[in-house]
Amino acid sequence: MTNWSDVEANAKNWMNQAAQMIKNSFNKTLDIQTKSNRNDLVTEMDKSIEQFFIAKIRQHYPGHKIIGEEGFGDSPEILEGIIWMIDPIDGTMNFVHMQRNFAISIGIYENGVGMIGLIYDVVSDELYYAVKGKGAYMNDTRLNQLEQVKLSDSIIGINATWVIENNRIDSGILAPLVKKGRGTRSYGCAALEFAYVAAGRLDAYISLRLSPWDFAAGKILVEELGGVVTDLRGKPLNMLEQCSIFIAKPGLYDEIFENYLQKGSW
Ligand code: 2AM
Ligand code: CA
Repeated sequence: MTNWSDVEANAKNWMNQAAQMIKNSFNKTLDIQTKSNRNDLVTEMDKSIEQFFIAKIRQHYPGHKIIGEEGFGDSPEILEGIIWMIDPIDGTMNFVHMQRNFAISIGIYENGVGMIGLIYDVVSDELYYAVKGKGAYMNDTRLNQLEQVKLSDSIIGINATWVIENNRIDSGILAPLVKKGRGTRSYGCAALEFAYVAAGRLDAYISLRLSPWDFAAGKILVEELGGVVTDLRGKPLNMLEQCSIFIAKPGLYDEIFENYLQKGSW
């Protein structure tokens, strides 16, 4: 039997240690490299933070598996057993350019079911976390269940790139949605955008492409508070593949899906 309280305490403790390591790196000159394209950045901190978590998990929980953005973990092909999904620095571009608006994101799944989600906003020292069935918190403050809101009163998290790109691919489904809402915000860090939906600061969030380590923790947080998490076609997320993402407060989810997203050929 897994002692989930022990897992939660260790994960929080390691998060705090990793956050301190990242803060200390602000005084150093970082080696910045590119991955898939010139805007896809990685630093030695992304790699060393992932390796830090992997070493701790292997030492304490040798039977658990790990999926990490930087590729130092395992490559499980099925969602069996306990899997830690880790993004050591989500929002690497923000980390490099702004030294803010980035987070450490960890989602812990058992046989595909989200058990513990943790998102640490390193610069603000805000830890958002949820334990399945036991509520969600920002530091010591319990987060409220999400309430209904109309699209015309909503703030939607979305990156402008997707609105423009979508105009080309799908003859403008996202532009009218953006116009109907009260406003949009782009934080450049998917994990934080999930955390903001959980905290009620954003009412919905849309992305056309994210990876499991980007959304693993956020999905647990948002669902624990009654939010709806699917891809843009309204299908459950595949926790082993890249997906599009649509999350929203209950009610608002249906309003956006039925009037806008359903028309797309995502
Ligand atoms: P990253 O910083 O870890 O790469 C930026 O809008 C957000 O989307 C970040 O959370 C970024 O994560 C994430 N992201 C991941 N894969 C992406 C992709 N292929 N295209 C755009 N954004 C991506
Ligand atoms: Ca990421």
